[in-house]
Amino acid sequence: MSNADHLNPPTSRRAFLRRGTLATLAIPTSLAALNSCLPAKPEEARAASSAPPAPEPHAAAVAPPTRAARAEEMDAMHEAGVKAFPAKTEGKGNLLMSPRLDRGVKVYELTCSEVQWEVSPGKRMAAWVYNGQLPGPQIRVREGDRVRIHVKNELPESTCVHFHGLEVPVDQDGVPFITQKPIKPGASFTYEFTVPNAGSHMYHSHHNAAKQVGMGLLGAFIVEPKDKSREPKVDIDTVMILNDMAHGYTLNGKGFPATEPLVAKRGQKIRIRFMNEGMQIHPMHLHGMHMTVIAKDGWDQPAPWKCDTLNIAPGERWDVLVDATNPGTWAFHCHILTHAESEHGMFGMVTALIVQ
Ligand SMILES: [Cu+2]
Repeated sequence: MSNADHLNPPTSRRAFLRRGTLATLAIPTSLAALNSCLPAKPEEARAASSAPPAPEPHAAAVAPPTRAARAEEMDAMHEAGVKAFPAKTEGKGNLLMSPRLDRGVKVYELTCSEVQWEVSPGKRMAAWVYNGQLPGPQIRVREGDRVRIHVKNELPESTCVHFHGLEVPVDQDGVPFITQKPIKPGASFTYEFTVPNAGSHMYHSHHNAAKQVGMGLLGAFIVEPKDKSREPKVDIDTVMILNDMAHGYTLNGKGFPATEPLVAKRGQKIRIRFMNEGMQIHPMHLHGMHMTVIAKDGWDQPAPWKCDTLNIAPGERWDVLVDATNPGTWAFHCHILTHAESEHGMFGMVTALIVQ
């Protein structure tokens, strides 16, 4: 069985939508009113437009389903989505990249190319990526390291790589026509600098960026401090990159139910590095346990502070600690609810913290 089957429970979306149209006309319940308020996804719009025109309520050949039957259909779709989680999909991003060492310089190779990326089960979309991954491979270095990054452009557009948050010399900042010429299709460019400030940073395209970052040219650039004594001791150190453009609402390049859960043993301490590569704010909300915010944009907070919902704005990075004290499977999602749930079930920016 393919994972796509989870999205096709016995009651199809199309059948549900058709009946939903009838129900909207025949029985103006609160659910029907809610359905009509929700923005239609393109596929839903297509389904709705290809459906035959709804007959007058009194002329309906088939009686509309009862309220209970409609609730059953809706619940079945929600249940199927949750049961599919964590759904296997092809491709995984943010894999730690090992550098090649050249006389003390850490050398990384980044190739920009187009791939088909499976965002959620069965949903394959064109993506522009670094080294075939979305997010791109994780670069993890130490403050003071010398790094060299070879970028090869196999895309049909020029591109550039910006090291977001890193206070590099200006000619390494990766902004076309301000600091360098764009890297043309088929061309290469080499960046080299001594890694300045520690913290959770990013690298991404800075050329036609609304499209290129939206399509997936992004990744985490994590700099460990030279003085490790001020780093919190954690059992799990994880990155959560938010995006909201070409591939819909995603966490690390995947939409629910293909998002990866965070799994911890009871008592473990988790560090989550949120990074927003999208164009909207995403208030990430953890159920069951609080988050302790320790850093913004790589800079330590004056004092750690606690919350359960944290706004992550475009370009921001927030580092938080979570003590996995409360056993169970806990929903962990963006709290702009249209980024996380529809009448068809949860999607997009939803994952879970599983405390064993
Ligand atoms: Cu959101």
